[in-house]
Amino acid sequence: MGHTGLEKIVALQKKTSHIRNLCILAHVDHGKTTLADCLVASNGIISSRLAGKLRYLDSREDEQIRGITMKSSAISLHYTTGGKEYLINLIDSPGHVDFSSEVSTAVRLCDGAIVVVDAVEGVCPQTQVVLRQAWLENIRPVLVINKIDRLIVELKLTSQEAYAHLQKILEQVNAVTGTLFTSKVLEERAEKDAEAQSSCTENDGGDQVYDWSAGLEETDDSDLYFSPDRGNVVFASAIDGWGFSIRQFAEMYSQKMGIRSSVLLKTLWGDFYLNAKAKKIMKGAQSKGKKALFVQLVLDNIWSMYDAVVTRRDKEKVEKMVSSLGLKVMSRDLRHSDPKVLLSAICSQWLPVSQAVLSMVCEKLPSPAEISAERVEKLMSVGARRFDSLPEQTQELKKAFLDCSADETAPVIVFVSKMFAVDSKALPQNKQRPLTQEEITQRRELARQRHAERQAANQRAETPGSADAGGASTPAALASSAVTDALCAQTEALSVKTAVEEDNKEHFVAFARVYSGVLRKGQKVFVLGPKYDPSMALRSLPEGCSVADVLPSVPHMACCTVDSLYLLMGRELEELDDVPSGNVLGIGGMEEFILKSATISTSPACPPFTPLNFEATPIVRVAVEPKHPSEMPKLVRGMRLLNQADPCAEVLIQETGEHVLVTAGEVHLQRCLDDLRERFAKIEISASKPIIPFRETVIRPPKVDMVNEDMGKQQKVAVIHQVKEEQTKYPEGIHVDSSGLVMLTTPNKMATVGVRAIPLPEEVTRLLEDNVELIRTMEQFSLFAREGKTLDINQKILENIQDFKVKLESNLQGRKWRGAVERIWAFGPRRCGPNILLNSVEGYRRPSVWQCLEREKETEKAEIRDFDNSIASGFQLATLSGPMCEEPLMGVCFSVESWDMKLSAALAQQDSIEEDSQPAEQNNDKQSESCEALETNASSAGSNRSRSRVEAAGSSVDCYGPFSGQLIAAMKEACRYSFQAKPQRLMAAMYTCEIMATAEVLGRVYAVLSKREGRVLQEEMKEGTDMFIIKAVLPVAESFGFADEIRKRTSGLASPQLVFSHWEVISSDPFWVPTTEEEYLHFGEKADSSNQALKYMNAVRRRKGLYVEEKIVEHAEKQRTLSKNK
Ligand SMILES: Nc1nc2c(ncn2[C@@H]2O[C@H](COP(=O)(O)OP(=O)(O)OP(=O)(O)O)[C@@H](O)[C@H]2O)c(=O)[nH]1
Ligand SMILES: [Mg+2]
Repeated sequence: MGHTGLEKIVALQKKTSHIRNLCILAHVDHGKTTLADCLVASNGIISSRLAGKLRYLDSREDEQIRGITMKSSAISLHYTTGGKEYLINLIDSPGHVDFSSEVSTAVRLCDGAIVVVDAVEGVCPQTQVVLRQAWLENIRPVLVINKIDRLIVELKLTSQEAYAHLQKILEQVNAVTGTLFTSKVLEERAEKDAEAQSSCTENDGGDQVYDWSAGLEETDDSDLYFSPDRGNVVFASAIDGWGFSIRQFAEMYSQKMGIRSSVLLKTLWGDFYLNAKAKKIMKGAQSKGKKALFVQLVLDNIWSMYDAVVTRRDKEKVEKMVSSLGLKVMSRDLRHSDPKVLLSAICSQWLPVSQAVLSMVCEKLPSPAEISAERVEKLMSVGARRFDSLPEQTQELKKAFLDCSADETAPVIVFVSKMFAVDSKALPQNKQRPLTQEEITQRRELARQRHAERQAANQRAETPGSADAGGASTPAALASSAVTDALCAQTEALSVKTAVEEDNKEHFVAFARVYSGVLRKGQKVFVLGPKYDPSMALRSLPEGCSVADVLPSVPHMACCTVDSLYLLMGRELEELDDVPSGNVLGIGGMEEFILKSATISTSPACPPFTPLNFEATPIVRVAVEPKHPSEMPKLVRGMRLLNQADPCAEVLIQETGEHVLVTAGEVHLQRCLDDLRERFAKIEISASKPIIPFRETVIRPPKVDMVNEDMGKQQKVAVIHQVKEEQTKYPEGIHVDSSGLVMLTTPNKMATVGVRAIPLPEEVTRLLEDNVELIRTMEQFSLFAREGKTLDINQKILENIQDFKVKLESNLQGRKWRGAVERIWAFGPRRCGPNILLNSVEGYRRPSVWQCLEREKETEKAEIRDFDNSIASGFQLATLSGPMCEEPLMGVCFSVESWDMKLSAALAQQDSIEEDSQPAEQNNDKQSESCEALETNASSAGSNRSRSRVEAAGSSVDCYGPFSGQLIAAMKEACRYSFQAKPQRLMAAMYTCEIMATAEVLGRVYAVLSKREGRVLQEEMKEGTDMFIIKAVLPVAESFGFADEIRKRTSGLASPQLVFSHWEVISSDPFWVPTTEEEYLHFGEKADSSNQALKYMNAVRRRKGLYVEEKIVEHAEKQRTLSKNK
């Protein structure tokens, strides 16, 4: 625990205003864990000599070996500044993209963040991501520019150049924050405008013109930016243990030079210089060619220190400097052969980095009590729900958040952002702790007694004749004592065994923070899942109920007793009895109730917190199986544990029975497999090669063919001819015309659908992909509407939907798409995917998917036809797996051009008779029941009459099964055939990567990229360095081992990070076969030698056990061994 006792920390936990919850965020390898080491060392938890080398918070073995952090971990530190004591709950986070979900879990629990930027690399992709994450969670950042030593030692910049370089980095960071801020202000401004406008139109309806930039000028954004003179920037070299904000130097020089420190604070950073003659600080250093104050007073000192200690190793000068600074350096450090040791010994005393960082944190970052109302509302309103649409009791809880009170009466609100596994050995209950003095005396006493008894027994044995020992020495008595001994030994062995088993059990600890009230050990609480709905629960629960009562079960809510509470101290846990509001903590014994994240509260009105913002999409999937099939149950259990322990990994069992693990990237995958092997399943497992996802799509007829030759008219004729020929291939009941319109009739000949597949413009596909959440909300609204209910949607979301609609309209221009947006029937697959079902049936007006926008407008004309839902379901099925290799479709529009229902004459007649009669509810035909089951969504309140017709139709004898089922199948097939009637293409998932490399290895980087079908988008030189930044895209299918290969080929100089970016059409046609002699010779009979798309497609088909058309060697010839017969 270092030199701060547990009691001290417990006492500090009660002073909310003196708590700081913060995390360290940065791009990978910018030095977060090293900086954390320095802070940890300041509390005596590790020795300051080891700070920066130990990487204490990287407690996993693979973290130490690989040198990267893989999970976020917390530690509580104590710091005193300005006579006040602070408790700092510090969370170190990983920087590698694969683990960005761990960053989300950390950021949620904090009020502030230290953003670390490498002084050489500057702002990198992950730096931008973490700044955005901090922004989205409304937490305040401070900046640490780390690795300044690299500017001196590696880049060999002069202090003047370094100053310019640092200025540039600050500009870059501020530019990122600036963009975030601007977009937010503009958004808010638009919101206000909309409100103002609506009130205006109510009042006078007068025209008003708004200046869109007005918001920007009015809003004060000065607090946002990083600037050394505001005290929110520290310059540091974590590895050498030094760091400073300009305040340290301002104080130092104000004594020395007799200038007020407030003046120095304002002028040390910026275009100021010292006029020695006038003894004044003047503006305009740059224009007058003078040294800026920062260079002269700050950087020069550091530069000369490095020069003396590291470069020139000038002992005398060093000693002089040390004594002038009033420092003490041990002689063994002075004599050490590595100058870095001496350097860090001096610098960590002169400018201790922990001092600079922690005092900045205490001063600049908010305490938990200062949580803003805006953030609270954001946390409390899930998805599209408006804060003011929440139940009243729930809204009242906002006050509890804002008060952050640790009163007995305050409701307990805790958020669990992740679950992490700990060995049971690491739990404080099971840990061996040093004995206290009393215990030692007690044990000594016991041992002495035992010894005395044994001696007495020995003596008795030596004198068998003595009277009192007679009974014990008879043979029978001896035997019986032997038996009891053996029994004892046995039971002992048993208990040891169970203890060992118990030891092996994984314990999960919930990583959490208390937002209100006091959480106590043994307390009963509600555990609310992410899908919990307080308004529903409040209706079904008795008013004013508490956890102690016996309550009816409510979905996504459980009651449990808090088992144990822990203080998180990096690798160790300390037990606590209660944790007051505002603190980060660990909660034990929750594994039964919480999967990944949850909200804990004593009030059933508490809403679940908004889901975490995960930046990474899990994309790499592998199938895993045990080496020995009998160990399957262990694997299943292990996978379940892994799923719980990792915020981002997904575990699925496919219909084929395969156990699939989905991870964010290669490194993440490796870690998950290691965890599974060594920790959760403890068995040998084998993992398949990564399963690469593809998408299927159609394109417009290409203008050139595979060999880049113009497709002339001749070929077009050939294609039409081919289509005609293929017509014979289609089964009965299907007709395909040359324009790709497919007519398909259901087996009972009752309905015919005509479907055409049309490729969607790329922008539209992208729009659909980007707005999945909106589509989902719209879908939910329509669902509610069909049930006669309304869903309250946030005004902002409605605007976004409107915006989305306008964008769709502007991208779907032309004759073909006239009125298409209004006619959208459904999105798919899964009702929100990037494909569209279009209603082009003449005379059919169904309710629009944009219903939520037209709440006020009447939609009386619209009516839902019977079996509307079957058509949509058929479309959903067709888009879920395409005909090429059963992968989902993307960017395809299926236009239903005709839909004829042939109701038999008898039915029609029946219909007309029943026109005014009651709906035939009494019809209990089994088939109609199954029809209804499928049709529940389609039956709207107003279509009772039509329902009767459905039932009548269902009641007619049909040997092909329920009609709706037939229609679904027919629709699905129609979609598939219409898809096949167009030029089909495969789409590959693409990664983007940014590679930083020096000029010497640039060529090799390009070589690796082009070998793997990568494409370079951009290449630029990083200013002030000799590094190039290359931006490239790379198919996911070719990415495995890419990072390793690049690292090897460049001797570790370049290490790329791959981030999923988009889907891209592979231009080659997988079904192309050579037609001319030349092509035959070049590509072979089946053209499978160079057809990338075909290779991918066949690989997927093979994996899925589908039929693969392959050329098998027909006439194998024995080959001669040439050398022998020469
Ligand atoms: N020259 C120099 N190297 C540093 C400094 N700080 C850290 N490093 C080195 O940078 C490397 C990465 O440091 P870490 O602290 O593990 O980086 P990190 O940000 O925690 O990395 P991830 O957690 O994997 O994202 C290590 O080799 C450190 O020794 C510094 O101030 N100067
Ligand atoms: Mg780290």
